[in-house]
Amino acid sequence: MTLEEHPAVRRHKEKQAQAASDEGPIDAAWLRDLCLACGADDVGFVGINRPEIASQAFDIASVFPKTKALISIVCRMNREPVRSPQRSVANQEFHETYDHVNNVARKITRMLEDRGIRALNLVSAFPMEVGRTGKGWIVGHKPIAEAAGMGKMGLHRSVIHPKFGSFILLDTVLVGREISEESKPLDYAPCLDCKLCVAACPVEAIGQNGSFNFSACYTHNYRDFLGNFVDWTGHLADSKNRQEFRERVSDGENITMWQSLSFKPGYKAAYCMSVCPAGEDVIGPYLDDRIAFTREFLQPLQAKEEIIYVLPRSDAETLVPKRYPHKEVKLAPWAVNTSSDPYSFFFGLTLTFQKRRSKGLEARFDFNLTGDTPVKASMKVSDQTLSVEFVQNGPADVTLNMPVDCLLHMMDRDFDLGRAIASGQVNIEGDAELVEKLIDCFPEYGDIEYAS
Ligand code: B12
Ligand code: SF4
Repeated sequence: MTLEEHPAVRRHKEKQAQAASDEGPIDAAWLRDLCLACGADDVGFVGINRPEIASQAFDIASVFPKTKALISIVCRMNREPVRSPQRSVANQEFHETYDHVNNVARKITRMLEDRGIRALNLVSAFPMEVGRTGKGWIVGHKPIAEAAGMGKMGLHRSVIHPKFGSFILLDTVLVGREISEESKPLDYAPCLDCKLCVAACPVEAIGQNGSFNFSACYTHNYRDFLGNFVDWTGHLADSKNRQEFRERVSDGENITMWQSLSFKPGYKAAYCMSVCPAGEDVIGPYLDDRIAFTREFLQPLQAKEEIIYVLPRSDAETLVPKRYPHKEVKLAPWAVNTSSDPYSFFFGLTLTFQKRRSKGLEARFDFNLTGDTPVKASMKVSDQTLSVEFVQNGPADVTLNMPVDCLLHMMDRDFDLGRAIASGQVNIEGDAELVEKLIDCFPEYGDIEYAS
């Protein structure tokens, strides 16, 4: 038998001829029906050249260079389990929906593949490229969902669907063919600006003005995930004996970690989603009686006795004992791999900035970092916000000339600024006290010392 006569080759050629005959854009109405039949609760379509996703074009090409269009998939979570203060119930709902939305994306991809259309289903959340430094996820689903008209990010930063509200999870399918009609973004924001999410978050990760304290959420909510797991293994390795280990990590925490490893990692909170009244299907009880809504959905979360993980010298460390004296506060280190690459390090500072601690500081700091790759950067603290730029425009209050590693040590607090200045290691033009104040805007990096 020649290669041409081989059954697999003949069937492939037949399919090729069929695919060539439907080579134009995929019919949007047909595709929508297909996605809903696969289990999606809503879908929207976005072309690869849309400006809203331009910043992700490189990452999209890195995983599927043939991408011409994207399908944004929304799957609903059941509301009551997500609202429950009991973590097992809420986590089960999160994980089931994550599996479901992944399966839906996979089914859609299979159906397209069977019709000769190349497609790739992304991952909803985990697994991610967690081993590498920097961002672990490939593509961010939220901006795609916004562009596809699936909702808009609310004050709490999650996408709120106009009908299902915050109780949704997202995924994206990359498609190697254009789609006949693209979806438009929503022309209003479903968020009501009620700020219940601000009140619900035990570590005040969500600010009244929409600021987001990444490090506070990551340290508490993700205690059983990623770098925080590495911290747990650190305790295991550093403890002299089982007694010391149990002093550092309680039996309850160890068993919780066992459960996370055996089943799926448990989120500690996600309260910002639980209390959100936005969305046509959700809003009724809130409009009927706001006080009753708060009593039913917010107060049980606030009253819950639980461990809250906070970074040393963070806003949450001060705030949680005052606001929630019945919750136990435990210190945990900043467990994101702090890179010695100055660009990543400065970016990391935007994730750990503590706005309450920055109150009263209004200053611009120029950094001239020396080392293998000299870097010029400018940090501005104003009105309890931090901005970082890699250009130096205009006069700075303080200019710091120093080697890159000094910056790292400064944040670890294993650094005596006065001595470094005296020894000529660091040169400061301006008020050195402002530098102390700047350092105080960040939690203490590095491992936590335990007296044993
Ligand atoms: C990173 C991430 C997080 C981070 C940051 C959250 C955030 N606001 O972006 C942390 C760990 C804190 C987090 C927490 C949660 N997440 Co999350 N998370 C993601 C992920 C992987 C990417 C998000 C993203 O694109 N952000 C970029 C832009 C759009 O968001 P941003 O707010 O402007 O950016 C912030 C961060 O992303 C961060 N960041 C940006 N670039 C980089 C780079 C590095 C190296 C680092 C470390 C951080 C970082 O800094 C920004 C400022 O805080 C997506 C899954 C995915 N692949 O898309 C899920 C996703 C956003 N998460 C989700 C959920 C459900 C949660 C939690 C409720 C977890 C839970 N189940 O308990 C909480 C909610 C916290 C909150 N209020 O936002 C859902 C949201 C669904 C929805 N309705 O929108 C998503 C879409 C997963 C999914 N497939 O459905 N998450
Ligand atoms: S809880 Fe209120 S403020 Fe927060 S996202 Fe939902 S509607 Fe917006």
